[in-house]
Amino acid sequence: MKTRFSTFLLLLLTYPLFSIAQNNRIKPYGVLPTKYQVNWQKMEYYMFIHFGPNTFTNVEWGDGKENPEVFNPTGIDCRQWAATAKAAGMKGIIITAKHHDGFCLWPSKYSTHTVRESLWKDGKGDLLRELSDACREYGLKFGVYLSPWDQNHPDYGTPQYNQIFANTLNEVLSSYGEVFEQWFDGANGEGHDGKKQVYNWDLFHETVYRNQPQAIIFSDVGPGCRWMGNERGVAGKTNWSTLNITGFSPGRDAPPTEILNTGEQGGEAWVPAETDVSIRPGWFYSPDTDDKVKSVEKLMDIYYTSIGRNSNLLLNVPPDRRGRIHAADSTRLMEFRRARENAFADNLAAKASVKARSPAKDPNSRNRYEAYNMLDSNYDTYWTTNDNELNPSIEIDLKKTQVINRLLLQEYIPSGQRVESFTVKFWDAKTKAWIDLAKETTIGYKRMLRFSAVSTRKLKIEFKALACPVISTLAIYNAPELVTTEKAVENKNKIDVKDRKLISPQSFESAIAGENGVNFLKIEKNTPLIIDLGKNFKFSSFSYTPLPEEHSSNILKYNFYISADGKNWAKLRSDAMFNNIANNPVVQYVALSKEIDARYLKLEPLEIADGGDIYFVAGLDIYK
Ligand code: FUL
Repeated sequence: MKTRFSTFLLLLLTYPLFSIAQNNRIKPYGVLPTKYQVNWQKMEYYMFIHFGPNTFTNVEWGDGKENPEVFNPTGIDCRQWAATAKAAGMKGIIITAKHHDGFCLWPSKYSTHTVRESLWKDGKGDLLRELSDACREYGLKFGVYLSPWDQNHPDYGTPQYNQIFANTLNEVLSSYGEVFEQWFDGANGEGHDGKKQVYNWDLFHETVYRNQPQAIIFSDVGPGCRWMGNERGVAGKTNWSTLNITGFSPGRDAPPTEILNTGEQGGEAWVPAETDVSIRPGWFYSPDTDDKVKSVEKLMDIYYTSIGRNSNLLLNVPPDRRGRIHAADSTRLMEFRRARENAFADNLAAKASVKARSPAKDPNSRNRYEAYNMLDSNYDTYWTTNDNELNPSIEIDLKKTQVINRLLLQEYIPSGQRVESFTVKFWDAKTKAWIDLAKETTIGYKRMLRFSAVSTRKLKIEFKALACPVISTLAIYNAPELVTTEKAVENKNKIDVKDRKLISPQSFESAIAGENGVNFLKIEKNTPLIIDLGKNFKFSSFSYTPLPEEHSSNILKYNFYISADGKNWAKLRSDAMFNNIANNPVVQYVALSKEIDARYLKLEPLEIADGGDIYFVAGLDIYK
């Protein structure tokens, strides 16, 4: 009796070990994610918060000289941010604890440009405390953005600064509980007197891991996850989670953005993509963009081109001047959530049968690797084949003819990213033939395909892989198609100038036709843009519309003048910058300090974003 009981006990105790051993029968391929990277990838969707003095000064990059007293939100409510993120279906929040102006959203002892010097809560507030508490309350993970570029700190550009930045990091990472992601901006501009800093990334990383060993470090080259190369929300259709990083560092010395967009097959490190994009044209709140919150159709597009392309989505929702998420943004987030729920309400594959047209991996534990494991919602069960089977295929029978337009596949990434390409075919009952539906490349953690609806009972997927594929999920949907209603929304304060005339250039090299009949004039850098409004207008801000292509020939630094007669000019902006125009070439709004009454406008380029000698412009507009 005794012996039998202990054998039973032994079996019971060893069972979990045995099943782990079974899992290990899959030979991993290439570099692998850490368990923290796997957990991070499963978060998929979380909120970015840009908040600070820029929220109040209407600029994208402050220069560190702003009076800290401008930071004076009247009704900050971090619980409202967290409640909104939670209701939106997000899993965490990352906040700009310190942006390029150096302003700290907590009372840092390493800076004199902080909430302590602001009017908010008489200098007694700590925004990181309030937000990290709110995240805990709502079951969200908490993350921080800290810009090493600091235009305020007097030591920026000196050898001491690296240690000061490390101390600052240490202060944040040891004070507010668990941090799931440390976001490092690679920007490395000038500080006081044009001084630049050579960043000590090893020191910064060591500081992060000492405090938060589980944290995912974001930068152009990871090591936890990488920027995917643009701020439009479009990851590469081909998207490897692997990247070569030796010899590269964040910022100027990063790999080309095209490489960041697609990753690299066989890359030496696991550095998966994260898509950061703003729900508004800019990263910081501006009242000028209340009517420019991205449409639900646009957000759905972004969903498919980010999460649907093996990337996490970090969606920026900038709180307004009260310190609350504006109703325009929160309403849109809820519509976006509903649109996703509608799209993926009914997984037609859950009721289907699937068979692999290749032998299962292990005849002794067949059900562990059988094809039907792809149809459940458990990521940790999967289908795989024999090790030497690199081109297997599967056939799905939907049991009856169905209309379908979406397909979702997931690789089991703990055993690496293995699929190089795949072809999807559907059975056409009329012609009794398999017809190609899609030919695609990588899958990774998650890949979603959108295609025009087809009516079929059967699908076939043929894989080409670097090691036998390990597929966790296969799902099929018939999602309602959203009609794209996105149009260039006119700003309600824009002044409609009917009789404008272009005075300079008198002739221009060429014009590029953009969408909605917009023309982008291509002009030589030393020729200013001069416009005659036809008569005098009263206005208090203007905007420059650049070519919406990253790192293109758009104006970066400029002077702006006005005139009543086109001869005598008053300079209203000198050596001014359209700061983030290289990475985020959206319409640039500039608020003037007072109302202007003028007939002529002159925009004089001083520096072009790509360093070239020509610039593009599609509009110079004025606003009430
Ligand atoms: C960029 C910054 O320069 C922008 O201001 C913004 O913070 C964006 C998320 O990253 O590098």
